Amino acid sequence: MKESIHELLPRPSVMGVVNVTPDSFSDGGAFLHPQAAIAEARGMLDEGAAIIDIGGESTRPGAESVSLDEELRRVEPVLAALPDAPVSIDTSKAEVARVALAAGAVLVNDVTALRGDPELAGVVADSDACLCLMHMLGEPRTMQDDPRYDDVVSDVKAFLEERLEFATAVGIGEERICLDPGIGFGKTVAHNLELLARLDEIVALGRPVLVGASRKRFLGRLLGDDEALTGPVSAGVAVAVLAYERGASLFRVHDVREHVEALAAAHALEVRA
Ligand code: HH2
Repeated sequence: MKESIHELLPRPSVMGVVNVTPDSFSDGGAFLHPQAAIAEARGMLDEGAAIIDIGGESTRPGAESVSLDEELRRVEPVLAALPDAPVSIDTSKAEVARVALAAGAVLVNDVTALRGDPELAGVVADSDACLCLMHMLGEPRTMQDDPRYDDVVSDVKAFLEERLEFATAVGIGEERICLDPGIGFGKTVAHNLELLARLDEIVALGRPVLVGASRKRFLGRLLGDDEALTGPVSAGVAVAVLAYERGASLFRVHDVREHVEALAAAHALEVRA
């Protein structure tokens, strides 16, 4: 019996981010050494993360892609050290997903929404794993070069609906899938704010919605720093709580304790009646 994403990650659940990379915008280099990444993951679980998202390739604006061998070299020792922990693999590569699932990962987080590696859909379909389909306009290297939409919310919603249909058509049960508007992936500050303000329209697609706003540059920019490359924890927590209020279920964050506490308070307010 395959576990639904709702059973695996009830609303609200916090996903802790561990980037095993030298160049991530948010924590670049801090967890490139496996022991540092493993300790960070364990600390996040202690702080209340429901799942740990392990990634070996940065997708920050301007990032170059990494080879399969290098990505595997980064993530394999971390996955191997966390066999019983709930782990998600942040990858677009079928082979990395295959290795991660064999090591016990329970979710595949693909920022290309199954448009990158043609074999990834089959790997997920043949497993019991859950899947996150994220919206991105263009590719990381160029995505922040003047992104344009007719209506960002309608465009992102139509994209996610189409990718959800594709995923279910290849045999991935709908109950295993969550959707993500892809905050910062080919979006201006105004686009990000519009998506967050009207998140209920994405939630209306009927699948759990994941939001990854944590530390992203738009948070620093909307606070007045036009050159900001990251944003403060406080602003990320505010966005997470307001996204929860608009129906988001899952929160991909770097600062776990702050988000777990804020979302527990928001949840208590929501269910008081
Ligand atoms: N954001 C990043 C990476 N993966 N996956 C999902 N589903 N949603 C997101 O918003 C998302 C994501 C970028 O953040 P980070 O991993 O901290 O940085 P980098 O890509 O530079 O490693």
